[in-house]
Amino acid sequence: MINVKFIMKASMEIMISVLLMATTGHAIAELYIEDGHVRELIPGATSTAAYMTMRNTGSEPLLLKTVTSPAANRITLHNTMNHNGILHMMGMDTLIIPAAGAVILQEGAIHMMLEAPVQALRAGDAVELMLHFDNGTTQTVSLPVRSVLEP
Ligand SMILES: [Cu+2]
Repeated sequence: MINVKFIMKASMEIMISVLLMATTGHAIAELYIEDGHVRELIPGATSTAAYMTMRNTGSEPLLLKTVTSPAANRITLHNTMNHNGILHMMGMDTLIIPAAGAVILQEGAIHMMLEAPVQALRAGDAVELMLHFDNGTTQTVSLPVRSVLEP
């Protein structure tokens, strides 16, 4: 398992609150992405998915609101539902990563859908995802594209 610590970018408003938090001694919630990867785009397909374990080592839940990327025109948070044996993907408004907890994004469950990719997304490529949280912070993560043949 790979633990990668990501740089936190903050808006001016959040920068101020972070500074206030720092002066009052509160820890900033931390996000670790484990085993993150993007599934290779199958030729002819118009979308693919990103999978990862999102671990929150902070003391506050993290609410992921939107995901953007230079590699795809639209990224949606999806959950997979089973209705009478038929799998449906449903959009999610928010993904909550609980304090001192983790959410696993995997095939057949919660995942990020990369729609209308602007590049081929071949195995070995890297895809940058900007994770926008409702507290105003954005964390950028670079995920490798993995072949569909890999487990
Ligand atoms: Cu989906």
